[in-house]
Amino acid sequence: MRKSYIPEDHIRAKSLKLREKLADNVSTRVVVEEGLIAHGRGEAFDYLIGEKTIPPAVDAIRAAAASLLLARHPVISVNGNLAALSSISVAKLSEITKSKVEVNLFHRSSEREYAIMRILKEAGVIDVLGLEAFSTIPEIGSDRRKVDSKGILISDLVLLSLEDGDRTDALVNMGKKVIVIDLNPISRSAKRASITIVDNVVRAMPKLVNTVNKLRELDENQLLKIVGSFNNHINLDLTLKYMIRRLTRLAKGEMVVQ
Ligand code: PTJ
Repeated sequence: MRKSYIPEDHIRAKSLKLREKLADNVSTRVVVEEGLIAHGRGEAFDYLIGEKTIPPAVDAIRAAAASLLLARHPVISVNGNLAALSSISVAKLSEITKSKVEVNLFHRSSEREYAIMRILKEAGVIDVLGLEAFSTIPEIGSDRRKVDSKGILISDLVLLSLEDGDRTDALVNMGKKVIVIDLNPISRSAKRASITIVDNVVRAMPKLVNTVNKLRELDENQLLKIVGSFNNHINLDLTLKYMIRRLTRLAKGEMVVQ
């Protein structure tokens, strides 16, 4: 690991440290160079929500937590960026929701699969799926079509983050519930998902863990009520309106950003 150049008192230290973490994980092959660009797009949207978890995301996290607790075969799908940024939360969430953890990559190579498996195991995931033994989802053009026959293929719910809309579309068409964490509320994934959490994975994942822990005591009917009262289109609309209100206030000079 290279030396960090980020002063602790730098006003944007938190954000710079995330960049550093991702950049460090390029040399370990966990993250691809394209993942750094994808993160940059995420940062731009994060700016628009003020780099905090906004109220519509809190509602989406609650619906996602209830759905995870109701699911029979939930799977957390992990790509390079999620592994680098949130492996500890992936391990915790998988443990408390009995979700399987599957590596699913756009830029697939066995070197990367094993690097990601290692980081997940170090974080506490016991069984990592998605390595070598594959089934395929023919509707998906990219390598993301390769799924584990013990994981995503037979799942009823998939939690995923940071990806294009093709797989979300295909998984929803297969009748699966898809929870997406994506800072971009107008992405195809965000629009096509059953539940979209518009938040940074580094904030959303620990909050999802906490919310699952809080909802664990509820019975099935109470969980179904939470899920039934959530509407993804309305939630995305509220998110966009939040961004617009914030931009309007910034334009009027009513607030400043760092
Ligand atoms: O590890 P691989 O091979 O599977 O490749 C992963 C990348 C990220 C390269 C690949 O999935 C990709 O190109 O993703 P996209 O299509 O650029 O989509 C990334 C989406 O995630 C964008 O809508 C970003 O706004 C969003 N995003 C980026 N960083 C974060 C994020 N959302 C939540 N938290 C983030 N930290």
